[in-house]
Amino acid sequence: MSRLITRRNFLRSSAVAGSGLVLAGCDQFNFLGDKSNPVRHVMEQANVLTYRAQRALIGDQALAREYSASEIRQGMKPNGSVEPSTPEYMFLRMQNFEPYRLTVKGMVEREVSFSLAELRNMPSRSQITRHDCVEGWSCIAKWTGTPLGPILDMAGVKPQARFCVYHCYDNIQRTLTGDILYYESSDLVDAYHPQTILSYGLNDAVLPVSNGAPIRLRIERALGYKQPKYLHTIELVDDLSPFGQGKGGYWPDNGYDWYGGI
Ligand SMILES: Nc1nc2c(c(=O)[nH]1)N[C@H]1C(S)=C(S)[C@@H](COP(=O)(O)O)O[C@H]1N2
Ligand SMILES: [Mo]
Repeated sequence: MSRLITRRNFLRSSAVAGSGLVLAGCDQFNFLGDKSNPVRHVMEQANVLTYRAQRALIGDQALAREYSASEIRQGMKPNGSVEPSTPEYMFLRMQNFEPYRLTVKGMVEREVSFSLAELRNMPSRSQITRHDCVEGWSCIAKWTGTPLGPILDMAGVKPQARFCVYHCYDNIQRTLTGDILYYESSDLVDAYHPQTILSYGLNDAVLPVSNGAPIRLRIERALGYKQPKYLHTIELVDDLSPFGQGKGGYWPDNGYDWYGGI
């Protein structure tokens, strides 16, 4: 019980801290006050309703709701890192992301990597979806990109692989012992989900730096923090404990639910 209360207080205080930056368009979906909202419900139940139970309830291939273009009411509100300052990223940005490569490695038959041009030339998918941040705002936006499943198949995922770890360029936190880089992870069901795309386009324009250029992953049935921006490497693993604090992502390491499904 005390853990639930702590989580609720945490949600409330982080919503207050972030509220000064919330744009009117995204604010209209503010759901923290709405007790019946599924996002709030998931956050409150995260300690009770396990990942396995959610999988059983929702099913593996259920699609996130898609919206119509008229429902896009504003630009995508940037959140978290908005301008990475690591030397690797600043170099790429200066070169207009020309030398960028997305690498797939770890428990695969062959390590593969792709340039932006190669990714853009592959079959693409666009989807208009709602992004829900636990800070208490949502945005509807159109995302365009390359489905992740066929990319993983090109690398050949080994049978013992259970998760994808998504490594990002940005130093979300600076500490005395060095930078903490953003990372996330998902199971293979989410990685192969038909709406899971390596996104390079946002609202029919090139994905801006503030929203994760050159590539940011969309996992549409997951909360905002499960949508890694500035993605450079996907690592197939059977164990999440060696990464960060061992909880599978920067925010999970800081107390958020790993699955983060909605
Ligand atoms: N690399 C990276 N990815 C990230 C973050 C971040 O700080 N760094 N923030 C997360 C959070 S909490 C949210 S709500 C979304 C924000 O995405 P946006 O800036 O496109 O709105 O990105 C997620 N992915
Ligand atoms: Mo978020």
